[in-house]
Amino acid sequence: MKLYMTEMSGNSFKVRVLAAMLGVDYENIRIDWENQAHKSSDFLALNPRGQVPVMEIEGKVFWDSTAHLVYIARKFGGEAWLPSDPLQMAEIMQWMSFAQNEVQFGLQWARGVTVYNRRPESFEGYLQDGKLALEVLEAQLSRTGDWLALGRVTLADIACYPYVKRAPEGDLPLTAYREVAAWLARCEALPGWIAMDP
Ligand SMILES: N[C@@H](CCC(=O)N[C@@H](CS)C(=O)NCC(=O)O)C(=O)O
Repeated sequence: MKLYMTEMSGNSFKVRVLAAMLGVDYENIRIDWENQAHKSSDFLALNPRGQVPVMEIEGKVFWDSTAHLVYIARKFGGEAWLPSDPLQMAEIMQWMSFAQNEVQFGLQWARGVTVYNRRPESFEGYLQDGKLALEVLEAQLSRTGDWLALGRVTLADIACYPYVKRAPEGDLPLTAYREVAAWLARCEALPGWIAMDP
């Protein structure tokens, strides 16, 4: 298994941390992000979106961290991270979808403006969606306690973690979101957790 990634990529981090917690072996291929390797024709042949992470698994190529998390969880995690029960799976997929919507297009992209000056003209919209993401998470954790779904740690938590953690870099401080801050700390205390690069 090969993972095309960069250390700075929060979406790559999701895959790296799940693999670390499950003790899964794979080859890390760091792409030359600074020189735009993710926009090269070779890389676009792997991922037409021009984004990391990308994985090569059993001779097939997959882009989008959701695909990678699903594969690793089901292949190496048994029923723990993404159970096969339809209702339970639906509950987790709801949060994985949230990670790919409000979390990405709010929190991640607000940070994209402050850190990379990417699409600054849309900053206000990203902030609004990012704030919505934090409010939804705060309300959910107030109801459910420690974790987002199923009363235990699952892919739902891993998928949401990186860009919630980095929200303050996108001008979305976490001070008003006490449940969210406590949940981040709970994730970081999981056995086998690895630190996300700053
Ligand atoms: N939904 C995708 C998002 C991937 C993504 O946004 N990757 C960022 C790094 S974390 C990237 O490569 N950005 C470069 C770009 O969009 O041009 C996933 O979860 O893999």
